Amino acid sequence: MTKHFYITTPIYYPNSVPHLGSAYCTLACDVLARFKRLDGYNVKFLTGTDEHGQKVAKAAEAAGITPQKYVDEISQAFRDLSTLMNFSNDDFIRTTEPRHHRAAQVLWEELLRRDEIYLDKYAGWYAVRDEAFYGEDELTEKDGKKIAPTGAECDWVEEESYFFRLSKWQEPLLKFYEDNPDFIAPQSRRNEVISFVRGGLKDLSVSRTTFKWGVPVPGNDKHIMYVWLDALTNYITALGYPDTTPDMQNFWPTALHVVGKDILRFHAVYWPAFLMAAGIALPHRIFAHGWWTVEGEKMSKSLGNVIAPHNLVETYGLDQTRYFLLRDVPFGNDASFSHTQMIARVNAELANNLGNLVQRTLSFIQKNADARMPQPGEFAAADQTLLNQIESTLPAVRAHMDAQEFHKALDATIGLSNTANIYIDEQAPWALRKTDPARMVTVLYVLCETIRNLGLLLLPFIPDSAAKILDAIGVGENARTFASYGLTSRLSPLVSLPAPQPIFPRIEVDG
Ligand code: ME8
Repeated sequence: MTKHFYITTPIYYPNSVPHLGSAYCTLACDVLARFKRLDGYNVKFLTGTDEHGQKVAKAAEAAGITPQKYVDEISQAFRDLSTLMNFSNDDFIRTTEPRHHRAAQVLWEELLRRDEIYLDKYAGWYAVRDEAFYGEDELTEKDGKKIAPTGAECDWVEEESYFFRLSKWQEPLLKFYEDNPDFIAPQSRRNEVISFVRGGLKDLSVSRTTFKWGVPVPGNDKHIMYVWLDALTNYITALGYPDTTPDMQNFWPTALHVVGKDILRFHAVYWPAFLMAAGIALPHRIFAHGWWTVEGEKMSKSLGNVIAPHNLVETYGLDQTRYFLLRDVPFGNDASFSHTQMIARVNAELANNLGNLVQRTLSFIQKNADARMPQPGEFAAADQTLLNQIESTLPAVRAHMDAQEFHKALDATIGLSNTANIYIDEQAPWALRKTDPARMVTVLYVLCETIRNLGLLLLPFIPDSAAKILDAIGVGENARTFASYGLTSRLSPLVSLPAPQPIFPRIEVDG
């Protein structure tokens, strides 16, 4: 039976061009999507842009163009990011598309039909930057202004509004968290969500009347939908909701929503409540990742320290960037971007550890073993130890990937490369060349097998470089999935090997 896997990024506000933070979340999803495809799953990987709301409308106004023209331009920058970063998303959703308007309006009608939405009046605080309502007790005051816990400035809003009966869902949500301990990750974030919900939920204002840039409320177009209700629906729009499609049946129960910690509440509280209220099943899991700062400072336009993904790619290389962002810091933790750390990590692990292993093995074969894949003899105990480590690495990596622990998956992978480097030093094929050429050939074969399996493990993280590694040892296209991982499918001896090209140049620092 086909296994399915649905993975989503948040849909990004196109109020400014993509930066390190937006690239980070989509990268993590890309790596998971690629991993699952290699592991035999039918995968759907979704990203996109969240184009309605007051924040985007204001940005368009400031730019002196219509919201539609504004979002058309910036949304394109997010699609270009997929090309730049080699993201393999299967779909890109824009909330201004007709398919999405239809889905959001049908969901609304369903909530109304079930008496989950009622008309009243909202009087309270609203932060445009967060597109969020705040209670008086959550705010502080600065220079006469009300400030949300996120640092966003709040405005007083008084308008007719539809409300969603969120309060009614407090107990069912708590029960759901209890019954599904892996629904929210990491654990510390789960605890925060639970204590927030225990603290009491108030009904949520879900429509606005003071501006027009949004999905019209069906039957009352004085109102547009609250941008979060509209935006969250994107995850089912892309599967064909409201139609009962095969995608909805196959993918929806497997959904993993990866989000920044800043928007966990919307995903782990409001979204499940909307779904329960509409009689739709809940996603499988929500993972909240940490926040990037730059050399310890918040990234901001005014500080001029915003890191653009294309600058990283131009300076360090695409795969070096992809590798570093997921390697250095556990995915749920906050991280401070440091150029020094990036250079150190890439040089130590890609250039020295992995690059050297590949380069010295393959150049040695070129010069001393006929430029062909060696034909091994019987394996010695040292060979078997390394081969056993190959066997145990994929299951370990798989478990780390299922827990979204990318740094541990890479640690296990680089650990295998490290063992192979120790093995080559201990076995010293350069000495065996004179004393025991048959043994030398077996050692070289074991090294090539290790390199092949490292290439497979690295395909999700650094797809281009891993493909170069597999090219260099003559692995065919149809042997590049995890079905070919391990010792049951071996390299064919005696195949000619191309002259090796360096794959990971060392990053040299000026001065
Ligand atoms: O919140 N470090 O969109 P958004 C790490 N449209 N990740 C960061 C980051 C940083 N400094 N800055 C942004 C929205 N991100 C809504 C989502 S979903 C139905 C609607 C990442 O453009 C992080 O994943 O403000 C964050 O959650 C995401 O960008 C979206 O940011």
